Amino acid sequence: MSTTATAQSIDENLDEGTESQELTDGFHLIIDALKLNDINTIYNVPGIPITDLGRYMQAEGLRVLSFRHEQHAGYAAAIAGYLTKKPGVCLTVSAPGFLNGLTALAHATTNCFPMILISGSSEREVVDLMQGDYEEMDQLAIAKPLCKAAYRVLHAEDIGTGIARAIRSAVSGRPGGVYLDLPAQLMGQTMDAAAGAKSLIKVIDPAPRQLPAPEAVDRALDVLKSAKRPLIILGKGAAYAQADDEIRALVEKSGIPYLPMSMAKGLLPDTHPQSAGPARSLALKESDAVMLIGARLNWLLSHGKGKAWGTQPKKFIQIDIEPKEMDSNLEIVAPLVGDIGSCVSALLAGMDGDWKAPPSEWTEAIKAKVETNVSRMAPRLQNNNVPMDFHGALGVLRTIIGERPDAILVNEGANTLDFARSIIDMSKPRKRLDVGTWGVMGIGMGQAIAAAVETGHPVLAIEGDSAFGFSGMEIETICRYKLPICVVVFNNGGIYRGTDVNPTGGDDVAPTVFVKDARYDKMMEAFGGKGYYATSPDELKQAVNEAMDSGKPALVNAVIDENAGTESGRIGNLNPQSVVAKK
Ligand code: ADP
Ligand code: TPW
Ligand code: MG
Repeated sequence: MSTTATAQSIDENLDEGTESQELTDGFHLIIDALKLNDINTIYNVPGIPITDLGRYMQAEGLRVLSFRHEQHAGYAAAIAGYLTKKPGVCLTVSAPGFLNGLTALAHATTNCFPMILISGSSEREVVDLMQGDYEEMDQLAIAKPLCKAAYRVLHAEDIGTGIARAIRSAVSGRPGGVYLDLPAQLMGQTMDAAAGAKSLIKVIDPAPRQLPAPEAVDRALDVLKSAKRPLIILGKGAAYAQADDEIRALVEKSGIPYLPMSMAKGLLPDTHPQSAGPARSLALKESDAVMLIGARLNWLLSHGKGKAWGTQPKKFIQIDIEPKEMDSNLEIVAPLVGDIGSCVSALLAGMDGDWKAPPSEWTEAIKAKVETNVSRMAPRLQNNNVPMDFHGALGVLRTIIGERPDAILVNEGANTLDFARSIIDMSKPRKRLDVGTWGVMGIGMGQAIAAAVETGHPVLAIEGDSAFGFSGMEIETICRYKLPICVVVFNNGGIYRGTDVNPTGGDDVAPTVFVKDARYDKMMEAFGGKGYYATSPDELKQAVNEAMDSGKPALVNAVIDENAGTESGRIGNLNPQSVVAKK
């Protein structure tokens, strides 16, 4: 059915034989503009003033997925953007719904994921005079500092422009979050259907290639050539860029060891002979030239300084689409500004002829360290202890992911995240999704849902029990849409551990402790999914394999030793210390 046919149509003086004027309206112009730009999935929570917009979207063939909380619809949209290179769209009601979605919008911007938050809003006249409308809020002003761009559309004839600007802003240059404010009144505005159709814009080449300057390429190659111990660091920008073949070719042709950041794991298989993953500290400390590809020198890389990087002086090369990223933490001697596909191709082209692999003392030292660390870890992963520790449980899940290379792994928690990141090998690009740049808890179910929806592949979500709690209600969403998602809750009874005590001896448990023996599996059963209870690695293996084979919603409550975790996982050093309390 064409949109204009569903829109209001007025027949003027048909008796007199004059022509009928077909009308369209704001609702349908929004839908047509999105469809024109191949945006076909909407992550939303309905309510005034966007309920009908969601209904009309579904009627017009968009996939409209309703969540139980906007934050999770937002995290879904953000990761959909990462996976597809098209902006993921989250649709919310005004003020509180908008604010619930805003965390995800800020998260998208921080992680360089393209996303558009579309929120309904109250009329300008009432908001600007602060007259107290239903869910009144000056949303545009609030969104602005938290996203890449923010726009409001007041007239139906500007909808095409508004949506085109939102799309281009989200995906061009460094991707990020965009806010689009759509006042209630706009949706009901009518205009001539033909003029409406003409007002829409199909965004041509929304993320244009950005070629690096030839002299910048030469500079980078010179640094690499003169290095004795070069290292490549791949970040999630490299995974986002979908230049998988070029990146693999560059790594292999150069012979340089590489270190993948968490979400770049699998860009090359973690078992690749050049992977320095298990020799991370050696690689960071001893390298003399480091080429960052789509990775920022932020806290996740200790800002490029300090103990983690050792005393060996280093030269940094950085490939990034955002020129302002250069020198953010220290001097970049060879900045390579451009899109990763183009930059990597240019480097590859420049390596022809006299390219020499790095000295074998360096590559062999890394390989030896990788082998030692891998074989040291192996027996720990095979333990069948009850209660389970992180290694026993993750040893099993590592095998399961190894056997199912197309499955997408979602991962959050503290110990649950840190151990899983280092233990579970990934073999394909963009298969590992996690807490990203902020280390935010709550991305779990939103990411799992979007991963299943956008890719059609099965999802395994490995969740700390605290982490799971942030988005746990979305398992109803998973059941409603019958998604192939298996959630494993690492139930150690709390945040980091389940063993803290209240020092006053009072009735309240310690702030990090949850209800003992919580049965998260029964939550899944409440919505018609399958719940499993696993107390040993063997039980865990059986449950997860059965769940993944079924392709149906499942939750495995994996009982983990409540003593097994450490404070803040691997980043306990970031906690401030009290000199008074901790004598
Ligand atoms: P990680 O957390 O994995 O280290 P970051 O999020 O810190 O990765 O860094 C990603 C970087 O990738 C950002 O600086 C971003 O500007 C950059 N980036 C994203 N997409 C592209 C692209 N297509 N080409 C070049 N750089 C990109
Ligand atoms: C939005 C702080 C970091 S990790 C974590 C919290 C609350 C939970 C750790 O417990 P979990 O994992 O998931 O049970 P485990 O295996 O160690 O027991 N609020 C937000 N984000 C963050 N990062 C926090 C709080 C935090
Ligand atoms: Mg826990």
